[in-house]
Amino acid sequence: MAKIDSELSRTFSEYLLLPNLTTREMNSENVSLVTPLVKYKKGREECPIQMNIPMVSAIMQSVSGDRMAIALARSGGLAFIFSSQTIESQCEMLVRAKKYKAGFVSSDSNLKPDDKLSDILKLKEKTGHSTVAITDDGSANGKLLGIVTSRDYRVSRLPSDARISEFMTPISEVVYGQEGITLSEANDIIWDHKINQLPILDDEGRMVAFVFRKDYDRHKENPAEFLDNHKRLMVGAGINTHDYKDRAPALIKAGVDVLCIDSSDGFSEWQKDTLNFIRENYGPDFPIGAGNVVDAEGFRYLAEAGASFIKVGIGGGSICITREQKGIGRGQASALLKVAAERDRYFAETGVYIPLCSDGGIVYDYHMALALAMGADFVMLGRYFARFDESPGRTLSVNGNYVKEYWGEGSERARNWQRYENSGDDGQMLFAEGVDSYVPYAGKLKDNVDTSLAKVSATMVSCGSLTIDEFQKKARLVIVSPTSIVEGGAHDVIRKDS
Ligand code: MZP
Repeated sequence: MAKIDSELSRTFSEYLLLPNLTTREMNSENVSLVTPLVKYKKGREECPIQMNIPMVSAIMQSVSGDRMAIALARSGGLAFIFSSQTIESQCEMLVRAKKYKAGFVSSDSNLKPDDKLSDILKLKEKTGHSTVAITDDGSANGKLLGIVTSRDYRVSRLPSDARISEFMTPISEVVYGQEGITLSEANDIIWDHKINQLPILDDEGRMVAFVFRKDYDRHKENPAEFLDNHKRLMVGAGINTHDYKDRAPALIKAGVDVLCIDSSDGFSEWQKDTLNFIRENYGPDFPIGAGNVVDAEGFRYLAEAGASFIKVGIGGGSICITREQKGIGRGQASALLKVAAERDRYFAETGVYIPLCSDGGIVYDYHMALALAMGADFVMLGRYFARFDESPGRTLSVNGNYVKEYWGEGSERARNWQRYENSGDDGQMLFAEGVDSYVPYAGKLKDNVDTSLAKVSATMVSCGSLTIDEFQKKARLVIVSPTSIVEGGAHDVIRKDS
């Protein structure tokens, strides 16, 4: 007969946090949301990769493309570019995000010294830009020989077939910056030399980018940015347990910082095979997450197989119908509490701390705080990020409301059969485990993330904590009754805004 676990399967909304003493030095500005991303010997060494905020974006077509990767890393978190696309297009997205440097733009107007004034005028009409890089091969990464701006020629005085080499500002007179300088260093040079644009060159004098004076304010460096050792944004990518032998090496070659195996149910030998492949070929420390699991057994299995972090949650995603279709899963809060208890036991036994990612089911901002209190080191969000400008879905007007499209990886639309075990011999999904939906449009990622994290910090302060680690240790939770949930919202008043 089947074993029955008599503990109820509970969701975040069934819990509340109790306040602890808030001391005078505690205010939201002193809260640190820095959090470990990969396993480490806690107490004996620093975690080698720490995020500045505890948020990652879901490995989904409707959530994590290159724009999401850039916006989220700029805010301090990490996006995992979706894997339900060809290896080539996933690598292209990754490269686009890795190349991004705030305020450093690849030159879109480039010509050769032998080209004519008429070519400059045509290009200006096409791009709307008046600064042209003159390179040996006319490309955006050629050796820079000079630049042309509208100050270098007067159309009424020069014949249209005048060669660019005759009127460009030659490289000997061009002020430029060396690759590797920061945006504020570039800005200082711009101001010191009273120029409007600064070409950035590599050691061989090849064009890398332009920094424009007018862009500086828009792109001021963001202290929370999650950066690699070369000051590039950190970018993650999903892989699956089918084509990982091709996909993972291609992504690693293209510069991925962190991989994550994307499966609905991660307690499987396929996950172990995938982790083995990475460990054998890329060593014990290459950052790779695995999951998803909902209990101690699943956690142990992936921990022993070498996962760098472990994702928790099955069937709690807002677009997910796995529980309805297969009867598999566990309430997100219960899953997290079970797995976190096992993670702590594993740490006590081995000295190795494996960060947990709570994946799916975050509806309100306070759910993020609950997830952290329950032992998650960071949360993965799909619906939340799908609402923003930077997600790949279209923005539409439906019944007078702006919405964005949000579809599950197991929906008929994404048909990500590599994520599920319900595929037939031809690699096709036999039934859907997700739906296609709309979510309310919510504007820019940064504005929303800032507000959500202000709430998380305020919750931590109420619970007498300035770090996530302290919060996990001190948090006290209670289970709420259905009537006390009603009491928690505005009640027994006529709201003016309804
Ligand atoms: P949410 O933030 O929208 O609640 O949940 C996002 C999570 O749902 C993803 O990170 C992933 O684990 C899961 N997901 C993605 N697609 C499906 C599906 O089609 C799904 N069933 O469950």
